[in-house]
Amino acid sequence: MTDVRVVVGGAVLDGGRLLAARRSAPAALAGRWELPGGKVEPGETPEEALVRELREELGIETEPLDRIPGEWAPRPGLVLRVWTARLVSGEARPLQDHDELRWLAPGQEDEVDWLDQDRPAVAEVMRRLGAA
Ligand code: 9L3
Ligand code: MG
Repeated sequence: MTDVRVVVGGAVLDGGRLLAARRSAPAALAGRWELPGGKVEPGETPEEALVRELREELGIETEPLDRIPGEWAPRPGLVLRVWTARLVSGEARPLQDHDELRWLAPGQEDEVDWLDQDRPAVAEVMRRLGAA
């Protein structure tokens, strides 16, 4: 299938913790937690899309680091790919599509109800943080 849309998710890291964001929209996803991000627009690289989405959604400046291997389908026609990203500046606040944020240390990842498709990447990021 050639018309799959890529969604980028950001595992934003600061001080050994991972940023989790609770969705407020759409209704079907409200209350579930995710790695913030969104759809790559035509002409953008995934990294450019990630920086843009994190700026729009959270008001922060970030630097993409590594891609977490794997991809996961939120729904047919969409594929989620995840990058770690370093918080460069700003203080994350929910500006769009989220109503709560949490910075989670390794071991705290099960305290929030992640979207199913985000769980493998969250587990890998926490494994890396815990081993660091
Ligand atoms: N999605 C899942 N996990 C994520 C992100 C950023 C997005 N970490 C899913 C939710 C929506 C779709 O991808 O079904 C598009 O995301 P958005 O553009 O509404 O953020
Ligand atoms: Mg989004």
